[in-house]
Amino acid sequence: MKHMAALIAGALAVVMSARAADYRVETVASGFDHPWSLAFLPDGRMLVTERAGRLRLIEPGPDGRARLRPEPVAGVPAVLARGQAGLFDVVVDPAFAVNGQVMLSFAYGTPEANHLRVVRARFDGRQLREVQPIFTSQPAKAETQHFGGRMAWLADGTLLLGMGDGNVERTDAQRLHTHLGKMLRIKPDGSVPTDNPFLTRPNARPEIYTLGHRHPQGVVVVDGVPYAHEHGARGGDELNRIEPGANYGWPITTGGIDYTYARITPYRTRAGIEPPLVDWTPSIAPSGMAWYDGALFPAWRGSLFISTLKEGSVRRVPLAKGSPGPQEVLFQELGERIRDVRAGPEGAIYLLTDSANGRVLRVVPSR
Ligand SMILES: [Ca+2]
Repeated sequence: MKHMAALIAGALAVVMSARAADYRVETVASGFDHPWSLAFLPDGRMLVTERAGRLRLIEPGPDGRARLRPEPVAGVPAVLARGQAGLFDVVVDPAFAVNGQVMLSFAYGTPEANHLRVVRARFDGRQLREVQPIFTSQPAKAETQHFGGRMAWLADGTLLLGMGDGNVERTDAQRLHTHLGKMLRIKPDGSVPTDNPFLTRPNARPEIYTLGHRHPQGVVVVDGVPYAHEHGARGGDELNRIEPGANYGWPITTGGIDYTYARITPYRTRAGIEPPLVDWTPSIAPSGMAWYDGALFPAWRGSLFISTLKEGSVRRVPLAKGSPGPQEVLFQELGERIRDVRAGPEGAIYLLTDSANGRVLRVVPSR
Protein backbone atom coordinates (compact mmCIF):
# COMPACT_ATOMS: atom_id res chain seq x y z
CA MET A 1 0.00 0.00 0.00
CA LYS A 2 2.81 2.31 0.94
CA HIS A 3 4.49 1.35 -2.31
CA MET A 4 1.33 2.12 -4.28
CA ALA A 5 1.00 5.52 -2.57
CA ALA A 6 4.58 6.33 -3.51
CA LEU A 7 3.90 5.31 -7.12
CA ILE A 8 0.82 7.53 -7.29
CA ALA A 9 2.68 10.41 -5.66
CA GLY A 10 5.49 9.90 -8.19
CA ALA A 11 3.05 9.91 -11.12
CA LEU A 12 1.39 13.06 -9.79
CA ALA A 13 4.76 14.74 -9.46
CA VAL A 14 5.52 13.97 -13.10
CA VAL A 15 2.14 15.30 -14.25
CA MET A 16 2.55 18.44 -12.16
CA SER A 17 6.03 19.12 -13.44
CA ALA A 18 4.84 18.60 -17.02
CA ARG A 19 2.02 21.10 -16.44
CA ALA A 20 4.33 23.53 -14.70
CA ALA A 21 6.68 23.33 -17.69
CA ASP A 22 4.06 24.39 -20.24
CA TYR A 23 5.78 27.07 -22.27
CA ARG A 24 6.02 28.56 -25.70
CA VAL A 25 9.08 29.90 -27.47
CA GLU A 26 9.00 33.23 -29.31
CA THR A 27 11.62 34.73 -31.61
CA VAL A 28 12.69 38.14 -30.31
CA ALA A 29 15.20 38.86 -33.10
CA SER A 30 17.09 36.91 -35.76
CA GLY A 31 19.96 37.37 -38.20
CA PHE A 32 22.83 37.18 -35.72
CA ASP A 33 26.16 35.71 -36.82
CA HIS A 34 27.02 33.22 -34.06
CA PRO A 35 25.68 35.23 -31.12
CA TRP A 36 27.67 34.48 -27.98
CA SER A 37 26.32 36.46 -25.04
CA LEU A 38 23.30 38.49 -24.03
CA ALA A 39 23.09 41.15 -21.32
CA PHE A 40 20.13 43.23 -20.14
CA LEU A 41 20.44 46.94 -19.56
CA PRO A 42 18.42 48.24 -16.57
CA ASP A 43 15.67 49.57 -18.89
CA GLY A 44 15.20 46.17 -20.59
CA ARG A 45 17.22 46.85 -23.76
CA MET A 46 19.54 43.97 -24.63
CA LEU A 47 23.15 43.87 -25.79
CA VAL A 48 24.16 40.80 -27.83
CA THR A 49 27.70 39.92 -28.87
CA GLU A 50 28.47 38.17 -32.16
CA ARG A 51 31.63 36.10 -32.23
CA ALA A 52 32.95 37.81 -35.38
CA GLY A 53 33.35 41.00 -33.34
CA ARG A 54 30.07 42.90 -33.43
CA LEU A 55 27.97 44.17 -30.54
CA ARG A 56 24.25 44.49 -31.32
CA LEU A 57 21.43 46.31 -29.55
CA ILE A 58 17.83 45.14 -29.21
CA GLU A 59 15.60 48.07 -28.28
CA PRO A 60 11.89 48.92 -28.47
CA GLY A 61 10.84 49.87 -32.00
CA PRO A 62 8.21 52.48 -32.94
CA ASP A 63 5.45 49.95 -32.14
CA GLY A 64 6.96 49.20 -28.74
CA ARG A 65 8.04 45.69 -29.75
CA ALA A 66 11.65 44.60 -29.39
CA ARG A 67 13.63 45.32 -32.55
CA LEU A 68 17.23 44.60 -33.53
CA ARG A 69 18.95 47.84 -34.42
CA PRO A 70 20.37 47.27 -37.92
CA GLU A 71 23.66 49.04 -37.27
CA PRO A 72 26.06 47.36 -34.85
CA VAL A 73 27.19 49.35 -31.81
CA ALA A 74 30.18 51.46 -32.89
CA GLY A 75 33.50 51.55 -31.07
CA VAL A 76 34.06 47.85 -30.39
CA PRO A 77 37.83 47.17 -30.46
CA ALA A 78 39.25 44.93 -33.19
CA VAL A 79 39.08 41.29 -32.10
CA LEU A 80 40.88 38.18 -33.28
CA ALA A 81 38.06 36.16 -34.89
CA ARG A 82 39.14 32.71 -36.04
CA GLY A 83 38.51 29.18 -34.74
CA GLN A 84 37.09 29.61 -31.25
CA ALA A 85 38.56 33.14 -31.03
CA GLY A 86 36.31 36.18 -31.24
CA LEU A 87 34.17 38.55 -29.24
CA PHE A 88 32.85 36.73 -26.18
CA ASP A 89 31.02 38.11 -23.19
CA VAL A 90 29.33 41.40 -22.39
CA VAL A 91 28.42 42.29 -18.82
CA VAL A 92 26.77 45.43 -17.56
CA ASP A 93 28.11 47.33 -14.57
CA PRO A 94 25.70 47.05 -11.60
CA ALA A 95 25.83 50.89 -11.50
CA PHE A 96 25.14 51.23 -15.25
CA ALA A 97 22.26 53.66 -14.66
CA VAL A 98 24.81 56.06 -13.13
CA ASN A 99 28.05 55.31 -15.02
CA GLY A 100 26.98 53.67 -18.32
CA GLN A 101 29.82 51.15 -18.03
CA VAL A 102 29.91 47.79 -19.79
CA MET A 103 32.67 45.17 -19.97
CA LEU A 104 33.58 43.11 -23.02
CA SER A 105 35.88 40.09 -23.22
CA PHE A 106 37.48 38.99 -26.48
CA ALA A 107 40.44 37.31 -28.15
CA TYR A 108 43.17 39.77 -28.96
CA GLY A 109 46.33 39.46 -31.05
CA THR A 110 47.27 37.04 -33.83
CA PRO A 111 46.69 33.31 -34.34
CA GLU A 112 50.34 32.74 -33.37
CA ALA A 113 50.38 35.02 -30.29
CA ASN A 114 47.09 35.93 -28.63
CA HIS A 115 45.49 36.86 -25.35
CA LEU A 116 42.13 37.06 -23.62
CA ARG A 117 41.45 40.75 -23.13
CA VAL A 118 38.79 42.60 -21.13
CA VAL A 119 37.90 46.22 -21.83
CA ARG A 120 35.50 48.53 -20.12
CA ALA A 121 33.70 51.31 -21.94
CA ARG A 122 30.82 53.73 -21.58
CA PHE A 123 27.83 52.84 -23.75
CA ASP A 124 25.96 55.97 -24.76
CA GLY A 125 23.07 54.14 -26.44
CA ARG A 126 24.70 54.09 -29.89
CA GLN A 127 28.42 53.58 -29.40
CA LEU A 128 31.15 52.66 -26.96
CA ARG A 129 33.21 55.56 -25.66
CA GLU A 130 36.32 55.79 -23.51
CA VAL A 131 37.28 52.16 -24.24
CA GLN A 132 39.96 51.07 -21.79
CA PRO A 133 41.70 47.67 -21.59
CA ILE A 134 41.61 46.47 -17.98
CA PHE A 135 43.00 42.95 -18.37
CA THR A 136 45.19 41.13 -20.92
CA SER A 137 46.08 37.51 -20.20
CA GLN A 138 49.73 36.52 -20.02
CA PRO A 139 51.79 35.09 -21.51
CA ALA A 140 50.74 35.18 -25.18
CA LYS A 141 49.54 31.80 -26.37
CA ALA A 142 49.49 30.16 -29.80
CA GLU A 143 46.43 28.66 -31.57
CA THR A 144 42.83 29.80 -31.30
CA GLN A 145 41.23 27.40 -28.83
CA HIS A 146 39.98 27.42 -25.22
CA PHE A 147 39.84 31.13 -24.40
CA GLY A 148 37.07 31.00 -21.82
CA GLY A 149 35.86 34.59 -21.58
CA ARG A 150 32.74 34.38 -19.40
CA MET A 151 32.46 37.03 -16.70
CA ALA A 152 30.28 37.58 -13.63
CA TRP A 153 30.12 40.18 -10.87
CA LEU A 154 30.88 39.02 -7.36
CA ALA A 155 28.92 40.51 -4.48
CA ASP A 156 31.83 42.79 -3.50
CA GLY A 157 31.90 44.49 -6.92
CA THR A 158 34.89 42.56 -8.25
CA LEU A 159 34.74 40.72 -11.56
CA LEU A 160 35.26 36.98 -12.02
CA LEU A 161 36.62 35.89 -15.42
CA GLY A 162 37.08 32.35 -16.75
CA MET A 163 40.22 31.62 -18.79
CA GLY A 164 40.63 28.39 -20.75
CA ASP A 165 43.80 26.31 -20.85
CA GLY A 166 44.57 27.27 -24.47
CA ASN A 167 44.67 23.58 -25.48
CA VAL A 168 48.39 23.69 -26.31
CA GLU A 169 49.99 22.55 -23.04
CA ARG A 170 47.23 21.36 -20.74
CA THR A 171 49.43 21.33 -17.60
CA ASP A 172 49.44 25.14 -17.86
CA ALA A 173 46.15 24.88 -15.91
CA GLN A 174 48.22 23.80 -12.88
CA ARG A 175 50.97 26.41 -13.29
CA LEU A 176 50.56 29.68 -11.45
CA HIS A 177 52.89 31.75 -13.65
CA THR A 178 50.26 31.71 -16.43
CA HIS A 179 46.63 32.84 -16.56
CA LEU A 180 45.74 29.80 -18.70
CA GLY A 181 43.26 27.36 -17.16
CA LYS A 182 42.24 29.64 -14.27
CA MET A 183 39.38 31.60 -12.84
CA LEU A 184 40.61 35.18 -12.39
CA ARG A 185 39.37 38.00 -10.19
CA ILE A 186 39.95 41.69 -10.87
CA LYS A 187 38.50 45.03 -9.88
CA PRO A 188 36.50 46.97 -12.50
CA ASP A 189 39.51 49.25 -13.08
CA GLY A 190 41.73 46.20 -13.73
CA SER A 191 43.62 46.37 -10.44
CA VAL A 192 44.07 43.28 -8.28
CA PRO A 193 41.91 42.82 -5.15
CA THR A 194 44.13 42.79 -2.06
CA ASP A 195 42.63 39.51 -0.82
CA ASN A 196 43.21 37.36 -3.92
CA PRO A 197 44.49 33.94 -2.78
CA PHE A 198 47.90 33.70 -4.46
CA LEU A 199 49.26 37.21 -3.88
CA THR A 200 52.13 36.02 -1.69
CA ARG A 201 53.06 33.02 -3.87
CA PRO A 202 56.35 33.74 -5.72
CA ASN A 203 55.90 34.04 -9.51
CA ALA A 204 52.13 33.52 -9.32
CA ARG A 205 49.89 35.77 -11.41
CA PRO A 206 48.08 37.92 -8.83
CA GLU A 207 44.71 37.81 -10.64
CA ILE A 208 44.41 34.01 -10.11
CA TYR A 209 41.39 33.01 -8.01
CA THR A 210 41.26 29.25 -8.70
CA LEU A 211 43.27 26.83 -10.85
CA GLY A 212 42.92 23.54 -12.69
CA HIS A 213 40.24 24.50 -15.24
CA ARG A 214 40.12 23.19 -18.80
CA HIS A 215 37.66 25.43 -20.62
CA PRO A 216 35.22 27.39 -18.43
CA GLN A 217 32.21 28.54 -20.48
CA GLY A 218 29.64 29.62 -17.92
CA VAL A 219 29.86 31.48 -14.63
CA VAL A 220 27.10 32.79 -12.42
CA VAL A 221 26.93 34.06 -8.84
CA VAL A 222 24.11 32.74 -6.62
CA ASP A 223 23.63 34.29 -3.16
CA GLY A 224 27.23 35.46 -3.28
CA VAL A 225 28.63 32.05 -4.27
CA PRO A 226 30.09 31.62 -7.77
CA TYR A 227 29.39 28.54 -9.86
CA ALA A 228 31.22 27.75 -13.09
CA HIS A 229 30.98 24.98 -15.64
CA GLU A 230 33.62 23.82 -18.09
CA HIS A 231 34.16 21.50 -21.01
CA GLY A 232 36.01 18.24 -20.54
CA ALA A 233 37.53 16.47 -23.54
CA ARG A 234 35.59 13.26 -24.37
CA GLY A 235 33.38 13.33 -21.27
CA GLY A 236 34.23 15.08 -18.05
CA ASP A 237 32.17 18.25 -18.49
CA GLU A 238 31.79 19.74 -15.02
CA LEU A 239 29.80 22.06 -12.79
CA ASN A 240 31.88 23.44 -9.92
CA ARG A 241 31.31 25.66 -6.90
CA ILE A 242 34.16 28.17 -6.99
CA GLU A 243 36.07 28.58 -3.71
CA PRO A 244 39.02 31.00 -3.61
CA GLY A 245 42.40 29.29 -3.86
CA ALA A 246 40.97 25.87 -4.76
CA ASN A 247 42.35 23.50 -7.38
CA TYR A 248 39.74 22.00 -9.74
CA GLY A 249 42.07 19.33 -11.00
CA TRP A 250 42.60 19.61 -14.75
CA PRO A 251 44.57 17.70 -16.06
CA ILE A 252 45.39 15.71 -12.90
CA THR A 253 41.77 14.62 -12.48
CA THR A 254 38.94 14.34 -15.01
CA GLY A 255 35.87 12.20 -15.59
CA GLY A 256 36.68 12.07 -19.31
CA ILE A 257 39.25 10.68 -21.71
CA ASP A 258 41.01 12.29 -24.64
CA TYR A 259 39.37 12.79 -28.06
CA THR A 260 41.73 10.06 -29.32
CA TYR A 261 40.31 7.71 -26.62
CA ALA A 262 43.69 7.88 -24.86
CA ARG A 263 43.67 8.10 -21.09
CA ILE A 264 44.52 11.57 -19.78
CA THR A 265 45.12 10.64 -16.14
CA PRO A 266 44.50 7.67 -13.86
CA TYR A 267 42.64 9.92 -11.39
CA ARG A 268 38.99 10.92 -11.26
CA THR A 269 39.46 12.35 -7.78
CA ARG A 270 42.48 13.10 -5.69
CA ALA A 271 43.26 14.62 -2.28
CA GLY A 272 43.53 18.40 -2.43
CA ILE A 273 41.41 18.67 -5.55
CA GLU A 274 37.81 19.91 -5.51
CA PRO A 275 35.49 17.30 -7.02
CA PRO A 276 32.83 18.63 -9.41
CA LEU A 277 29.26 19.10 -8.16
CA VAL A 278 28.12 17.51 -11.43
CA ASP A 279 30.09 15.48 -13.98
CA TRP A 280 28.57 15.08 -17.45
CA THR A 281 29.98 12.00 -19.15
CA PRO A 282 29.26 11.72 -22.05
CA SER A 283 29.76 15.40 -22.79
CA ILE A 284 26.87 17.83 -23.23
CA ALA A 285 29.21 20.77 -24.13
CA PRO A 286 27.90 23.40 -21.67
CA SER A 287 27.95 26.98 -22.98
CA GLY A 288 26.18 29.75 -21.04
CA MET A 289 24.59 29.67 -17.60
CA ALA A 290 21.94 31.61 -15.72
CA TRP A 291 20.36 31.52 -12.29
CA TYR A 292 16.57 31.42 -12.44
CA ASP A 293 14.44 32.71 -9.59
CA GLY A 294 11.89 34.54 -11.71
CA ALA A 295 8.14 35.12 -11.51
CA LEU A 296 6.89 33.43 -14.69
CA PHE A 297 7.92 29.82 -13.98
CA PRO A 298 7.41 29.12 -10.25
CA ALA A 299 8.31 25.42 -10.72
CA TRP A 300 11.72 26.38 -12.11
CA ARG A 301 12.70 28.81 -9.34
CA GLY A 302 15.95 28.08 -7.55
CA SER A 303 17.62 26.45 -10.56
CA LEU A 304 20.73 26.88 -12.63
CA PHE A 305 19.94 26.90 -16.35
CA ILE A 306 22.87 25.62 -18.41
CA SER A 307 22.75 25.92 -22.19
CA THR A 308 24.48 23.22 -24.21
CA LEU A 309 25.92 22.92 -27.71
CA LYS A 310 26.37 19.19 -28.25
CA GLU A 311 23.16 18.12 -26.52
CA GLY A 312 21.28 21.08 -28.04
CA SER A 313 19.40 21.71 -24.83
CA VAL A 314 19.22 23.64 -21.64
CA ARG A 315 19.90 21.59 -18.53
CA ARG A 316 17.91 22.75 -15.53
CA VAL A 317 19.82 21.93 -12.36
CA PRO A 318 17.86 22.73 -9.19
CA LEU A 319 20.12 23.85 -6.36
CA ALA A 320 19.00 23.30 -2.77
CA LYS A 321 21.44 24.77 -0.25
CA GLY A 322 24.17 24.48 -2.88
CA SER A 323 23.48 20.81 -3.72
CA PRO A 324 22.37 19.90 -7.24
CA GLY A 325 19.07 18.02 -7.59
CA PRO A 326 17.60 15.92 -10.43
CA GLN A 327 18.20 17.56 -13.80
CA GLU A 328 15.64 18.40 -16.45
CA VAL A 329 16.55 18.50 -20.16
CA LEU A 330 14.69 21.40 -21.81
CA PHE A 331 14.24 22.92 -25.29
CA GLN A 332 15.82 20.04 -27.23
CA GLU A 333 12.80 20.15 -29.56
CA LEU A 334 14.22 23.37 -31.03
CA GLY A 335 16.99 21.35 -32.71
CA GLU A 336 19.55 24.08 -32.09
CA ARG A 337 22.97 24.41 -30.53
CA ILE A 338 22.29 26.86 -27.70
CA ARG A 339 25.11 29.27 -26.91
CA ASP A 340 23.72 31.25 -24.01
CA VAL A 341 20.80 31.31 -21.61
CA ARG A 342 19.68 34.28 -19.53
CA ALA A 343 16.88 35.08 -17.12
CA GLY A 344 15.04 38.21 -18.20
CA PRO A 345 14.02 40.88 -15.70
CA GLU A 346 10.33 39.95 -16.23
CA GLY A 347 10.97 36.25 -15.50
CA ALA A 348 11.11 34.94 -19.07
CA ILE A 349 14.05 32.81 -20.20
CA TYR A 350 16.15 33.99 -23.13
CA LEU A 351 18.19 31.74 -25.41
CA LEU A 352 20.83 32.43 -28.07
CA THR A 353 21.03 29.89 -30.90
CA ASP A 354 24.51 29.20 -32.24
CA SER A 355 24.49 29.47 -36.03
CA ALA A 356 25.28 31.81 -38.92
CA ASN A 357 21.63 32.92 -38.66
CA GLY A 358 21.41 32.89 -34.90
CA ARG A 359 18.33 34.00 -32.99
CA VAL A 360 17.38 35.47 -29.66
CA LEU A 361 14.49 33.39 -28.32
CA ARG A 362 12.21 34.12 -25.38
CA VAL A 363 10.52 31.35 -23.39
CA VAL A 364 7.26 32.34 -21.70
CA PRO A 365 4.40 30.37 -20.10
CA SER A 366 1.98 29.05 -22.72
CA ARG A 367 -1.13 30.02 -20.76
CA1 LIG B 1 37.70 19.28 -12.34
